[in-house]
Amino acid sequence: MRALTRRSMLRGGAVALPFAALAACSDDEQPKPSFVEPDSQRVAGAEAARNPGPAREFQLNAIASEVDLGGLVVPTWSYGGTIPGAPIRVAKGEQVRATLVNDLPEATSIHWHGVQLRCNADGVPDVTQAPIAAGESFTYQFTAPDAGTYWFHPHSGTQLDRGLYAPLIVEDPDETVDWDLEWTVVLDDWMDGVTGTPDDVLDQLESGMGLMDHGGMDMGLMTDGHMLMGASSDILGDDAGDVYYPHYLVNGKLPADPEVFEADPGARVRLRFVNAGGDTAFRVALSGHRFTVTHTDGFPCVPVEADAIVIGMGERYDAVVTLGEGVFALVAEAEGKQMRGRALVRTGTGEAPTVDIAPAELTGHVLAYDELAPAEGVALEAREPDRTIDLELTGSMDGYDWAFNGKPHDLDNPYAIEEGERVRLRFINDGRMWHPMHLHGHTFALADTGLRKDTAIVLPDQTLEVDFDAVNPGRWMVHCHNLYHGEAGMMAVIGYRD
Ligand SMILES: [Cu+2]
Repeated sequence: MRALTRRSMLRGGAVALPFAALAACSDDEQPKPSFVEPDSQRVAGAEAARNPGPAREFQLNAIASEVDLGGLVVPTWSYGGTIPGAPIRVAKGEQVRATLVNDLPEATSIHWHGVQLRCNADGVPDVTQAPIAAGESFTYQFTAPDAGTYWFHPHSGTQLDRGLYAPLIVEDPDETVDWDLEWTVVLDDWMDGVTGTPDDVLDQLESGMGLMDHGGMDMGLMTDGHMLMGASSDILGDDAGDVYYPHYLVNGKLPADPEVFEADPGARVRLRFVNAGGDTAFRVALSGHRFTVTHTDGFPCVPVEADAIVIGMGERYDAVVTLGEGVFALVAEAEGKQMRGRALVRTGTGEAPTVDIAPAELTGHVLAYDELAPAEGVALEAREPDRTIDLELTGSMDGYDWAFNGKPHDLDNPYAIEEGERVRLRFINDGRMWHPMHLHGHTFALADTGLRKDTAIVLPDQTLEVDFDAVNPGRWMVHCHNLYHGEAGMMAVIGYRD
């Protein structure tokens, strides 16, 4: 008699456990590990351990409307018709209870970028929740355990590259930084309703239409439809961005009709920078001033002085300045793209700097990661990693096939970790393009310096190692915060084993 193979046993149907678990697998495959579910008791337990404080109520209406960018009225999508949306402010330890009413023509979601929150409030459709259909509402409720500068945006298709973004500020009553006034500065690259929609851009990028062969020659900056070629940066490399944007905004305003921040000379101002762009790193500077950088992605660092800061998509920096007297330009240069956004600071009389001003600070001392160290009290304790996950940043402009380890959109096969582990992620970039890598639900530490971040630039030909403690059970996205790279497939899930 022929020996029973596992396969024939499965076919036979008379299968006892544990083989039943294999029934869904193909030949020789191990059963898939099971992972903590976002709505599980494990997630609820982690949230309870945060000792949730009082719940603060907010309502967010995602709408399609016309918005005035400062002399240019565009049709777009936003929270409540303003760009950025109204900021949400809570104190550390309080709960955000925000009801999103979706009046958009398609499904949406909200991701609370950088917050170590309960997994089922993380806002990733089909990973942590069902998509919020057009016409539906959904209430997010979560504790904000760490003070700092955060923001929120959809995690649905290309919606982030419309006007759907706003700051989330978590205040700390025991903050050690000393300032008189606060100014949140949100940076964005803008095409929606002007040259097309973000979906049009993604279509062109994925079709490969417009890609010209430079033959290795430096032809300078060129555009073709929505595509940009030749955007080179001494910081980010010779491919600083792929998308042509006709405008760059600071707090939703064009350079010709900028926001004006008014204060008294001598005021100490805490700037909270957020890069809400889709495909643009911004180099920010304030004419006539130096920044004292105090926070990276919400977490305090040892203060460092700099003339300019390059901010990747999704990153945040806080910096303090003591204002001089006069009128000054806060300039956000689109790195490598030869265009700028701006706002103004007015503390006295005088002419506003011209629209095209390029302050000397832009080419002064530009902050680098290796100058920064975590503040005392927020450094991870020294510990060898229990597990290392290699994420090779694969793909190229030719196929627009961005992925991790050659596997695009591999959301059904999480990289498995165990609660309590120290996990190291190795972002391996052998390509020509830089990528801002973002991990949900955790604030990692750069392995070299310990600097705390949740979004970190990985340069061409660089391997960046980051460590985090697996203390927040659930399923968490790791992805490129270049919106178009993420949508093309550079996203994956890290799952806590059940
Ligand atoms: Cu990328």
